[in-house]
Amino acid sequence: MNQQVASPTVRTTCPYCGVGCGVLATPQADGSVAIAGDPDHPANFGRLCSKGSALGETLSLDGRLLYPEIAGDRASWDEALDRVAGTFRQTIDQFGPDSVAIFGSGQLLTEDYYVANKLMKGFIGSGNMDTNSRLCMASSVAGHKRAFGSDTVPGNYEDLELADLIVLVGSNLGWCHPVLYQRIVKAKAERPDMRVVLIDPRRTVTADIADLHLAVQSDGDSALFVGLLAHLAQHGLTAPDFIADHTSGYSAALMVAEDWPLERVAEAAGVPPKAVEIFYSWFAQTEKVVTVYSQGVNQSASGTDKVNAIINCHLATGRIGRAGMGPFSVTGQPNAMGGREVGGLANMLAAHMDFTPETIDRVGRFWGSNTVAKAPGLKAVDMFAAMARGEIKAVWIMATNPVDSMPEADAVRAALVACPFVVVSDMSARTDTGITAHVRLPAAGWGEKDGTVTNSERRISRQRPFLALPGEARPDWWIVKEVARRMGFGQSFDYESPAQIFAEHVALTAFENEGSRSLDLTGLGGADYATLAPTQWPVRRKPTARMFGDGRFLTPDGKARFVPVLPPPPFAPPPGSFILNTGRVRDHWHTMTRTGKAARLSAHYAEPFVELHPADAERLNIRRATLVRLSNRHGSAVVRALVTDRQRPGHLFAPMHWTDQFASSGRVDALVTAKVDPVSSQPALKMAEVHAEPVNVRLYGFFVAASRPTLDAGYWAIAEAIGGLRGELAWFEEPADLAAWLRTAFALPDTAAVQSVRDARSGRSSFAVIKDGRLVVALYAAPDPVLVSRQWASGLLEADDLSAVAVLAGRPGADMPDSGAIVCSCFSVGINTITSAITQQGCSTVEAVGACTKAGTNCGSCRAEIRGIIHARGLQAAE
Ligand SMILES: Nc1nc2c(c(=O)[nH]1)N[C@H]1C(S)=C(S)[C@@H](COP(=O)(O)OP(=O)(O)OC[C@H]3O[C@@H](n4cnc5c(=O)[nH]c(N)nc54)[C@H](O)[C@@H]3O)O[C@H]1N2
Ligand SMILES: Nc1nc2c(c(=O)[nH]1)N[C@H]1C(S)=C(S)[C@@H](COP(=O)(O)OP(=O)(O)OC[C@H]3O[C@@H](n4cnc5c(=O)[nH]c(N)nc54)[C@H](O)[C@@H]3O)O[C@H]1N2
Ligand code: SF4
Ligand SMILES: [Mo]
Repeated sequence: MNQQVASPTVRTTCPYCGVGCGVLATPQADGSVAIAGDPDHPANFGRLCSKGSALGETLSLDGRLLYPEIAGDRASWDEALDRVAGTFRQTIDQFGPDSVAIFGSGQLLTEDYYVANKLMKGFIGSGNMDTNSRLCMASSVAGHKRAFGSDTVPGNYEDLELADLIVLVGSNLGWCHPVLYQRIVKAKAERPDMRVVLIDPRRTVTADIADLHLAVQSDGDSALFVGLLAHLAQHGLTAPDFIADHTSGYSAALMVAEDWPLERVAEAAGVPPKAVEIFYSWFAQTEKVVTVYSQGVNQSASGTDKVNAIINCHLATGRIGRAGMGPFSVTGQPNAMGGREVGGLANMLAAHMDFTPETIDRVGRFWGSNTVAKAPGLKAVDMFAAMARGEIKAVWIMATNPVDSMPEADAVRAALVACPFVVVSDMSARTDTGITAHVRLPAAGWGEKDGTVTNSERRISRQRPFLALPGEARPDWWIVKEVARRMGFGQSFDYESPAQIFAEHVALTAFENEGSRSLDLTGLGGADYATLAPTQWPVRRKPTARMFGDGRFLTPDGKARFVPVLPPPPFAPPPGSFILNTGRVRDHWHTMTRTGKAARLSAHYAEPFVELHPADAERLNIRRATLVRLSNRHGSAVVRALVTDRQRPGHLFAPMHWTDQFASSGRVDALVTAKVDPVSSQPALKMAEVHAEPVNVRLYGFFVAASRPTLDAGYWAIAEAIGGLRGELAWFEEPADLAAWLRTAFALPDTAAVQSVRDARSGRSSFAVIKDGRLVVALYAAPDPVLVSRQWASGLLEADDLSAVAVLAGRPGADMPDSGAIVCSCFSVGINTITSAITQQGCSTVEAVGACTKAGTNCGSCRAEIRGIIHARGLQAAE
């Protein structure tokens, strides 16, 4: 399998979000890979977002784990696999099957996932396989099952273009599903009557397309949708025939809802009654409504209820299973759906089957095993808690980084450190989770792997390899089957290719199905895996684009179920503390192991930050761009203050991306409480209670450097820059001698000359080390946040014939104008360039700015931000 994969252009699928865009990858003679959107893929029709467009820049082998390691030392595959299989076997023999666990990920391919699940639930005989999808989709899964009797997403992407009203709930589509967002932008431009409502406590970039933004109080959504149900009933705007023929439980749900008149809703949701009224009247009057929801709904202690409160309104109006209508849970990870399909969640067995005596028997017969797990296993939060108690004694973590992404992350780290045997399969040599591992296994990554993923609209697409496996990296399915073989299950794991595994998965979905399970891939039996075109399931004979069009659901009586939902009491943190909301930024992916390698993607946000409202900032005496300490009983983080009125007073927002590999203390999950939804066990990642306070900084610093330093400072954050790295620094105590600090941090030889200037009055100083006209390192320090243009300074890394004077001045000369903070990452266009196009060249539309500067003309992910800059400039001009 180690041969060079030589192919001109390979049709594959993006490894990031659940939109599942088709990608054309063309390896170039110089070893780089040209990336383009696949015009024929029905998810994106050729578009890609900033992350997708930059995929070629994340493929370098820097930082890759290339060989198996035992206790930090290189080992052969035989040694490593024997160690994993032997220790798992011994642990099971001594303590029983429930003493071991696998924690997987929606970034595994379906084939990898299938094999891992089969090993744990089918042969080891424990339900202890859970996945990061517990943190992501569990509430949607549970909500679907309560309402439809199965985990089935009814609609498809086309519905977003056909709808007359799109309600986005807890979804920052503009940054997190950018290609879907662009499809909506285009549809709205073509049909200006189409309306968009955004329900999010923050005024995110997605608000750019919203005709109405309801800045709800955290978890105010249930009240909003429960009240909507009551409003629809009260005004006779429901679909009584649909309710009677195709649903059950309506009156019980309505009885609870009737206690929620508009004023009470407005109060509980924290929005003006007028805004609620407008939303209700638009929803009531518009037949074609799609309600898109994501983590603002799922990641909540009442997430499953929120899902059902939304679905209830669609059932009451019969707006489901028809073009341009329906509740639509958009998935996060590239294969969040595939994982759900194979049974990756601890409460699922396989192929959309729960644990019942009948399904256990059925799956046992299919797999040829009489040791199939009899009951669900431990779900994510419980799994790590059991580990902390010493009950899980061996764990295998695949394609996820729980030390950074699980709530109460410091406790998760401690549980892993205490666990007698930890195996981590990852592409990266150094992750916060990998550091805790006894055995590290090098996994093949995107571009090297071969298999399938399922996107948000139930479309199965192929990921195809176009690069050879580097070092000794191996695909996850191969690693799992080799361990299974060594544990004595060889006969049942006799796979030689992902195609063979996929065929088995297809057969299991069809096995004794007879219409009882919507996940039925019968029609793919015998399909040519190599050329498999993107296909929506179910595929009985041919693919089904839209589910439930016949009004039949997968409950025993074929009727969809209303679920009575009681909105939770509003969460009011004690005086002096805040609600910490967490999520994503446009150009980074989770724990940054891949996007952190691309300078272009790292330029948009280069350090961990917290958004807070100006009134809160003033009250706490937190000035712009200074440092803030967030803390609670679980942990703390130090991040940059981003003061903005996009934020509700009393609410903070911090991105989840920064890890110990990129910052001194940016792990926000250290602060998130492991409180879970009672139905889905999904943690409430969007609502931690924290204190915020200014950090007493003596000196701030900023550096650009050609190579990676070892930093000893109160605060640091590093980001990739073209030609090197850039970094933010702060000292909480005055460093004695900055030049000496610089020498140690950058391991400078004694011969290197450190040139410096210092302005005694302002306390600012600059240091430069230049070798043969190229920059080794430049450091700027000041008692206040350093004002040097990051973009200009990063550009120094690419300059030849540099003079120390130019570097030490810390200001762009006429020959190197400062483009300002990057807005368009495709063409590295900064805010200053865009502003000057607006003010100097009179560009007043996004298109005009694009024509002038190229900004926003490739992937389009920054177009909403450009519109924001034009708007702000326009207002200023008018003032
Ligand atoms: N750029 C980028 N894109 C990604 C990812 C990434 O890491 N980076 N990850 C992918 C993955 S795995 C996922 S799951 C998706 C997530 O995609 P999204 O769910 O769209 O992203 P988030 O930023 O997690 O959260 C969405 C919004 O929920 C809001 N919110 C918080 N609390 C509430 C609430 O109580 N009610 C409401 N209505 N809203 C609330 C937040 O303010 C936030 O703006 O993104 C996918 N796409
Ligand atoms: N506070 C807070 N916490 C959150 C969230 C939030 O919104 N707020 N969101 C949650 C959600 S929705 C999600 S999905 C999670 C995501 O959180 P994680 O899953 O922990 O994040 P990733 O960085 O995507 O981790 C994937 C890991 O797998 C590795 N990898 C990539 N491809 C492969 C492969 O093919 N094989 C193997 N073996 N390894 C691979 C990567 O190098 C990386 O280390 O975070 C959750 N945590
Ligand atoms: S929207 Fe962007 S990240 Fe998501 S699949 Fe498409 S290109 Fe990849
Ligand atoms: Mo996710």
